[in-house]
Amino acid sequence: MVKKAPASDPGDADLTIKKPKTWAAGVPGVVAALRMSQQEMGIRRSALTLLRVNQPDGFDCPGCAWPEPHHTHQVEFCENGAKAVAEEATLRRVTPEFFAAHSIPDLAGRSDHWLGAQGRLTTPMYKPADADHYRPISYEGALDLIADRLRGLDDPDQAIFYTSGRTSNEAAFCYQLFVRSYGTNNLPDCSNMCHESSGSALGQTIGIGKGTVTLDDLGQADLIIIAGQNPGTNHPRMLTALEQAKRDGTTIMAINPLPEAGLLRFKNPQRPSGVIGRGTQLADHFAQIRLNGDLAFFQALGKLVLEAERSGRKVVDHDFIERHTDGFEAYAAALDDLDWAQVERATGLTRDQLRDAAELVLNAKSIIVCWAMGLTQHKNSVPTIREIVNLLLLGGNIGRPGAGACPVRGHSNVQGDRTMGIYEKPAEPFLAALDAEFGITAPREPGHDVVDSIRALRDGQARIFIGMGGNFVRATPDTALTERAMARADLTVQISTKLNGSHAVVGREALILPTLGRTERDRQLTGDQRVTVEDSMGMVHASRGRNAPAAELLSEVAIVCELARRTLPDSAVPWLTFRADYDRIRDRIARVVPGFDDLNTKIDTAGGFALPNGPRDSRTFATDTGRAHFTVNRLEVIEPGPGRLILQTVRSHDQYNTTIYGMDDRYRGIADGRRVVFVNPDDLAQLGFADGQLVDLVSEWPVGDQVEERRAEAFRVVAYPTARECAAAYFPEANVLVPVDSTAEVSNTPTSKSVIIRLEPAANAP
Ligand SMILES: Nc1nc2c(c(=O)[nH]1)N[C@H]1C(S)=C(S)[C@@H](COP(=O)(O)OP(=O)(O)OC[C@H]3O[C@@H](n4cnc5c(=O)[nH]c(N)nc54)[C@H](O)[C@@H]3O)O[C@H]1N2
Ligand SMILES: Nc1nc2c(c(=O)[nH]1)N[C@H]1C(S)=C(S)[C@@H](COP(=O)(O)OP(=O)(O)OC[C@H]3O[C@@H](n4cnc5c(=O)[nH]c(N)nc54)[C@H](O)[C@@H]3O)O[C@H]1N2
Ligand SMILES: [Mo]
Repeated sequence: MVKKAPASDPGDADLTIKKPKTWAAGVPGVVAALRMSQQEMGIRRSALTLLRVNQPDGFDCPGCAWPEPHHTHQVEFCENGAKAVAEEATLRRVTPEFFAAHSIPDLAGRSDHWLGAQGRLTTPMYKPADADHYRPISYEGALDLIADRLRGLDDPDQAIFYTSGRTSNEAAFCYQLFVRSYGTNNLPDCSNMCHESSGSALGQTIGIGKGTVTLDDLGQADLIIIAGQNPGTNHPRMLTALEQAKRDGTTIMAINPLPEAGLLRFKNPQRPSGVIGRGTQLADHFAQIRLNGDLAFFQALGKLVLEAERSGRKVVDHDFIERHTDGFEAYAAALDDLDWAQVERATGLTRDQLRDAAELVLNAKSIIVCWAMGLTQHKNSVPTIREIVNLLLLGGNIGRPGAGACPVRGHSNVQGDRTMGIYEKPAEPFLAALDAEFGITAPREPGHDVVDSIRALRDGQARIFIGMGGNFVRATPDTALTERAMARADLTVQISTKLNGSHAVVGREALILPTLGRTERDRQLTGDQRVTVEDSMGMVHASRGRNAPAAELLSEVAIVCELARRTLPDSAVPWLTFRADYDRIRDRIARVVPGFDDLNTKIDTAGGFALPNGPRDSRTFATDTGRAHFTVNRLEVIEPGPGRLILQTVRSHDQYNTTIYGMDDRYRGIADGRRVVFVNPDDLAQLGFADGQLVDLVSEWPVGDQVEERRAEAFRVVAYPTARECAAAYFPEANVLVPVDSTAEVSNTPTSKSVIIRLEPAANAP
């Protein structure tokens, strides 16, 4: 069986490849950001908009979830934040004439880059059954239609309500309340593809599915380990915090198959020395790990710590272990049996390299481990993150200054959406609080996550798909299968700011509901509204846009409330009051969600307020035993087989997930193209491929005694200093290669960072 990727991007004809950079940011970053801002917004609007990013009375950057420092009024955005802002605040517009000129099959043949470049959506659009064009419709007409179709289903579980992570707390709270009042927990979200593995592992071991550090902790750590994360591109403001920490004496260890520029050296564009000087060396130690080797890596560190303790060094915090944890004996015993040959095979590192890394751990009194998608998107991601917890527990590195777990989130409010109840497996206390507050009976049956939603659509069990933001079809694995699954739906609805691939893959009927973005003024009956968001470290703060809206647009809150009252005419929830005054939504959040009491007062706190966090605040662990758990995790080594590579799918420096800002990846030396595959030169020689050769990527997935093949055509090979046996290609072009059934244990996250592939000379060279 062979599945084909969508046609190659026309831009790739000009692909050029240069030497990768060894440092991040500095002048080119500033120039790139300002160029894009001015192209999209013009000079005056750029200046006015960018000055409000992450300011106390401004809006929360729609880029990443990295927290803001408690600042005065200094500029607080980065190159890629500025691009995210420009992408939304652009002056370009998609009008009904555009849809008249472009049929849906035409749109389906366009690249994500082209679709996004068309500008902001301005008008609700409807594709009737059997039509191949969208045509204009009023918001009222569209909302009545969705309500009618939802009421027509046999069972509420036939509808799927997806959320991406930019949705505000207020909109998310209303959305999940509506969906549960309607009668289903089918609330998949981008988290299912992102930090679900972190939430699963942390929830089980320390009793909270979130990190345990604040921004201040970073400066107080002796050692910061950054595993499976590329902050130079994806969390550039983190580099400022790391630079500061380094000056205060912190040691940084980076664990990555790729020598990412941002991890090696940083030139701070907000300091004159950063613009012209050599910048700050960030990583003191770089472990170039083989893909998926981290479980073995953290086990090895744990073993070496225990050995050091036995030889007389005082490195294990026995008092903490005694008071706050269980499972230590079994953990220590399992590490006694750890097989070094397997560890070396899994990590691709020698025992000496592992000892060097362990030495940094042994010398650090306080340790923070940061991680992102490089750790969460593997089959064994949950056990891997449990091993991070083991290492932290050994040294009592949770719940004291300068120490803890730091999963670095992606979307700017992905953590907040989950806190507000966007979750297919909600906890009983949350549902009970919701029931009591609103007099509803929320369903108890777990709903579909992202992967199960695709299966339900594929199998015809799900009939309606509604996307609150995001780009479900492009962000999910197994593109060809997902597209077929989506096309089986009776109705697909996308609530969006910008055009993307999901608008071109439609059910029998389809709707596009354009909506306001973060940067825009949100005026309702009682006046201008603000919303709240939660960052990666559990700080909640207000966000208020001030730009004139792109068109006459409904906010996400307005869309949800209007849809709810139409779908559920007997609902006792005061939807119109919620729409008119978001303070009234916050009153209810305050009564339902722990830590939000007095929300309407607290959001006036400059810099926001911190949500309670048991492990961090008081070493309280809300697990089944009230203690943090050491766990024993089995080490399995991925063996790709002869002639095969392990492929990871990553972001370039010029994209935000499926939104492609441009065709360059400056730090990795790629210009004007995205269909590239990075492979170690020694592997290329061994496999018999040449640098620059055009190849197809073919993934192999065993099903019974057969092997399913998926093919992504026409990628340019780039000889690159990645770890041996590893390859990298860009998301979403490579998503076609990820089998829908290849998911992480427990979290069910697609394994986007470990796909077994082989290279073949391109079958259809363009
Ligand atoms: N500008 C910009 N900012 C973003 C985003 C964006 O697309 N653009 N996306 C946002 C979102 S939603 C998210 S989740 C985050 C993503 O932030 P990241 O997780 O930094 O994003 P990726 O590009 O997936 O990079 C994964 C990193 O992990 C490494 N890696 C891959 N596999 C392994 C492994 O097995 N072990 C180790 N140790 N390392 C590995 C890769 O080489 C790469 O450096 O960024 C957020 N911020
Ligand atoms: N192969 C592979 N696949 C991956 C990943 C990977 O590393 N590799 N990463 C995964 C990760 S970490 C994530 S988080 C997902 C991302 O999955 P999604 O969140 O679904 O995708 P995005 O590309 O972030 O969504 C972009 C779209 O969101 C809409 N949008 C932007 N802002 C707003 C807003 O304020 N309101 C509304 N209503 N809409 C808005 C715009 O229409 C835009 O086109 O992808 C996952 N998929
Ligand atoms: Mo993400």
